[in-house]
Amino acid sequence: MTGNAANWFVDRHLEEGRGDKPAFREAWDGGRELTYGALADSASRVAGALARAGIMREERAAMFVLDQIEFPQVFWGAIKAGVLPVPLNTLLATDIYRSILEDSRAAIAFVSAELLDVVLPAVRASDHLRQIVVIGGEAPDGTISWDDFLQGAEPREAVVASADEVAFWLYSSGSTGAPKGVRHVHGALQVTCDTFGRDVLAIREDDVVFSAAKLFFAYGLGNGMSFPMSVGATSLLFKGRPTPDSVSEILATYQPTIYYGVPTLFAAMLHKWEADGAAPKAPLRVCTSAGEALPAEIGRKWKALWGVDILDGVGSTEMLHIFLSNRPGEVEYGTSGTAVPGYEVRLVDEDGHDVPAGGVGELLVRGGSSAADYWNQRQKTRTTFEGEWTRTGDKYELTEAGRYIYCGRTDDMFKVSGIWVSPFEIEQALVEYPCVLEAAVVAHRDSDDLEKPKAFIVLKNTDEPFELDGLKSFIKDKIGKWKYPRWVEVVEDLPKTATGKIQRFKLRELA
Ligand code: 3SK
Repeated sequence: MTGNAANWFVDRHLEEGRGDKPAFREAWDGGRELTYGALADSASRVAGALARAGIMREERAAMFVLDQIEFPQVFWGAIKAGVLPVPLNTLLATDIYRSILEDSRAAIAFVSAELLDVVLPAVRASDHLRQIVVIGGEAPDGTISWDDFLQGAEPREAVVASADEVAFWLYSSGSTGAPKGVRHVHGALQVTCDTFGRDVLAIREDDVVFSAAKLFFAYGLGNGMSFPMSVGATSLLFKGRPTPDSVSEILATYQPTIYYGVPTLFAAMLHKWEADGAAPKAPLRVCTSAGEALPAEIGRKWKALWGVDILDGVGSTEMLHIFLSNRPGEVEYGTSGTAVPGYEVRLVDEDGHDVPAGGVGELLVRGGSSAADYWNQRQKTRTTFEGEWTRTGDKYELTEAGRYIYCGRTDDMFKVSGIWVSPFEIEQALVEYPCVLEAAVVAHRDSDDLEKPKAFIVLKNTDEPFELDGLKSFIKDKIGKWKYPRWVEVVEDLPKTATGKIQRFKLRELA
């Protein structure tokens, strides 16, 4: 076996007798199934079709592909060919796609038909693309359909590759700034499976998993593709929007044993089930949350309802998956737990000195899944990947008991009356107020030009008025008199990145 990730994730299952086992199942009416055997075969044919189209090793294949069975076929076909798949957030706008195509100089694009309206103007404007493959529906002029792309293609074996060679890119949305191409090596996917997948999830061959986070996002890619494929389990794919209704239906109909969510959706699902007076039934044995810190109250309510904890964890596109997490049987809500075995974390102050227990500092992480670099961004690469350590840009507090508590992005913290305030701590307290569904807090200057907390809140029920003074006293009593939001604005929703992180910089502009 060479270091090409496709040998282990895809072809190994044939040798181990899983050819007929469903690897992926589309979770909607009329959805299709893809067995491990069919995936190995179609990935080899995609590799052959790429070669026939003249796409060379190390060229980039932009993927504007929804969560459907063609996603793993394209991803693994490209990896087999040594072509670098670049899964892209399917919710972006034409202009951002244009700049990503220019930045990556992708030579081929795969586009789900549903995305053509937004994607086509961008792909047509690219000087680098030599082929555009449309998945499902009619192929417009200048494009080729998925069936024609594959028609008559000779299957190709996975190219010999080193585990240290770049295998795929992900574009990091970040909470600010333009997306950056994060380059990952073949060996990184297996590292995440041998750490979080094995030692935290304890994923098994008989698991059926569902990730509300999409496959284009590092969290979703591990959840819904590499983790289940590492043990021969089955992954449910859903190309629609994960809402409380759609996810409830998937839980009830397809009976997953592992559900991976994000805090906003966990909160909205609990709210829906409270209002409905009933929740679906599913044989869940593990749930995970990432993207932003999980409010403690949501975790407690979920556990009370399902009898299963939500394992809140922290990962990053740069580290490929979760490196700090709660563990089954050792969950402490309101904390992000401890380092996942195989990773080391530490906190540093502004001068780079280690912060002892009880202090707050920037979180740094070391582990085998870190990215090779940012494509064509030398300075950003040098300041993020410092030797073996990767800077996360997140501020954490280390408790005396050795657990990590999220305090916000390094640039989100601010001082009130000379004392550091974590927007996240105030947000956690706000969502414990009965009528508040979600909250985001930023610094805002008062008439004396001093910074004070300002809150943006989403209400559970917009028809019911809420009492501002009651909310303020609740926060004062809960977390300290100086931390209560001096201003509270009710909004319909909060600006977030594709990975669910609140974009506080956008709120700062509004504040
Ligand atoms: O945001 C996170 O916590 C995360 C988790 C896993 C993989 C990627 C990301 C960004």
